[in-house]
Amino acid sequence: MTTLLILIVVVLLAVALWQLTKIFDLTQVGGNVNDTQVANDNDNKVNGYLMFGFLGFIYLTTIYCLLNYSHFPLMSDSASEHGPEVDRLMMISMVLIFFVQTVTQALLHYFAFKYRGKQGQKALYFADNNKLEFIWSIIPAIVLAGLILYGLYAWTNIMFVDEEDADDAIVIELYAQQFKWEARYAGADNVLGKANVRYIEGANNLGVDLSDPNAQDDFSSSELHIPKGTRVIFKMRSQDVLHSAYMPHFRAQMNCVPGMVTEFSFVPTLTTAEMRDKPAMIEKVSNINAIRAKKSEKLVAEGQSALDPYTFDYLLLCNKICGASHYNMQMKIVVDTPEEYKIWLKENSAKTIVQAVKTAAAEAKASDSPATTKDSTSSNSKDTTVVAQAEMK
Ligand SMILES: [Cu+2]
Repeated sequence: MTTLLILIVVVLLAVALWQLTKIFDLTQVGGNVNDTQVANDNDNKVNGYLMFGFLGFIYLTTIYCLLNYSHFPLMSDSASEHGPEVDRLMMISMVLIFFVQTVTQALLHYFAFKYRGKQGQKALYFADNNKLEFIWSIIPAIVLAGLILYGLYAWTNIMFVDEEDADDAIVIELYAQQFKWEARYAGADNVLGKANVRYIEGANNLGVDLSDPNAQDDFSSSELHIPKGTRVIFKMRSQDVLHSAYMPHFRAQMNCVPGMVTEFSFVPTLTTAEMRDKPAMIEKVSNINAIRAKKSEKLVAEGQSALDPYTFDYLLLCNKICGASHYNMQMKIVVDTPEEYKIWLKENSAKTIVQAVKTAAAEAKASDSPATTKDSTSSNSKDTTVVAQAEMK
């Protein structure tokens, strides 16, 4: 393959050099220029028709691609309340671009043919034409203004949460770091405790301010569970570099910036189980599994173990090239029914971050001096010093 590519490059270079010498010959005034090198009417006609040929080539390619690759059933199967609005905006933009592209390509190639070089023909020159300029300025201006206004309207609709909606919403923090995500739930008070990268120490890997009353019931999870039909407000933080929280099925994306908290909120409308049951999703999964089965046969023949079958899961991905393992920075999202979510909360909310830090501190103390008995007050006091030291820095 490499040899072939090098060969192509060498041939193209040779052609370019050959053409350059021809141009150089033609520019020699008074020299004995070979007349066959100058394009005549027939050459121009051939080139004119070739332009048409190229137009046909683009159109046929477009039609072929539309017929074979334009089937995106999951493009319209968003799993959030605002999803259809994003999809509509996308569709309108694509249709407009497609229409303009089709018309301008036809005009471009037609005029190239119509005004091809002819013996004795002189180009008409005029400095400006106000009417023409007005037309080609005002039409794109109106269309673009319409698109931008519609986009702004959609953006405001999606990004600004009403106060009453915010009161009923669940608050979850998404913490980004090279190269993993962690979710922090606000607990029973639905208020996230303060956090700062300077507080990160030992078991407190999210830098939660352990002395903040709001932080006492906060707990973290490496799997994001959210209930269907309830607004979720995500507060994003980053520990190190720019990351971007991207949840494609919910049509949601927001940058995670070190040193500040960014926000995005949406209402999930389909549970993981419901999404798995969509005909388009069933088809997609079976296609993937057919490919995996084929690959497994090969692997087994080579004496390796077969691939596990794929099942669909929502994902939170990082959409900023943030380092070497960026491609693998993801977290599973599970959309539960409200009942399932309650059960999950019950199972997980007891493992608070404060508790984890206390346990870790107690364990460390026990291993330091096995003779002394450990009690909760001593580990408590240790926690406060951890925070106090962190605040001093
Ligand atoms: Cu990242």
